Amino acid sequence: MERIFTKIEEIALKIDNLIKTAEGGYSESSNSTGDTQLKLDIQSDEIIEKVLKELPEIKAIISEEKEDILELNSDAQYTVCYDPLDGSSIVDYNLSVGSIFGIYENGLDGASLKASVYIVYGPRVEMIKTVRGSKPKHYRLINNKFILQSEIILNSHGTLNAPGGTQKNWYPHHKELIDLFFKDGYRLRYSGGMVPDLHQVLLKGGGLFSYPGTTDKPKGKLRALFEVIPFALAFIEAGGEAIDNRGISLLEFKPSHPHDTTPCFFGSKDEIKRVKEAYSGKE
Ligand code: AFP
Repeated sequence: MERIFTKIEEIALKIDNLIKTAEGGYSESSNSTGDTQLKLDIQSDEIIEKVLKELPEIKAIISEEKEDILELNSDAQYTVCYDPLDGSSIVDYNLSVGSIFGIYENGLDGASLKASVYIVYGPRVEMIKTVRGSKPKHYRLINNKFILQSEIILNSHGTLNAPGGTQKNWYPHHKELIDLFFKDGYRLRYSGGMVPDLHQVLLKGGGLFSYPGTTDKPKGKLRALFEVIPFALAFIEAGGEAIDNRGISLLEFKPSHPHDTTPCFFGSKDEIKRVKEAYSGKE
């Protein structure tokens, strides 16, 4: 897996440069979830495909920006699922965005995830690498090299609340839960980019990031294989939890389709306990 990590670092440098130099705006095409693709979405996806194709240990790659699985080496062991540029709709307003990678072995579900990597393209370029069974490792890009900063450990109780989704479409029990967190003094931290929003909760010691099922999107918006399950590994290995609306760990989630979405809650243990209580009997 080490060579995959090294290639992801190479990809991060290329996409960081692309973001800073390419023009913005929308392309003529849309992705499998019907989102109109930004030129940066397509260019980032092309960079990743070109680089990962070089690795014989990759069986297949699945991109959020493409409908189909790209088979590469039938006898290889890893399938890499990725969101090339998450938050691309906000990059034209100079907000932080990210790339997310899930490295799966012998299956495409939570239990098969062996490692995850995400990159945040912000005032600094940072990378969080999580191998199942180990604490997440936090790297910072300094002079074109990713330098290890720390291992990440979540507190059992946090201070941040990152509530996703259109509020008018929240179910009543979800609205009551979120309102109670604010009543208890949690601070609102939500940019509309899941990578920096989750990164902040993870690095600032904890709290809650939620993207629930809503009346307009009962299965939520965030994609299981490319976005949710990779972040679930980071939060769980940091000592937190990551669950769906049934209170089940997202590392047990089994998508029925590569582009499936799921309601998701990531956070410290105390906050997730409150989510489970609020959602009990509401699945
Ligand atoms: P884009 O990749 O289309 O910008 O969407 C970003 C995202 O999937 C995720 O990064 C955010 O957490 C989520 O959308 C924000 O969605 P809402 O605007 O509905 O809260």
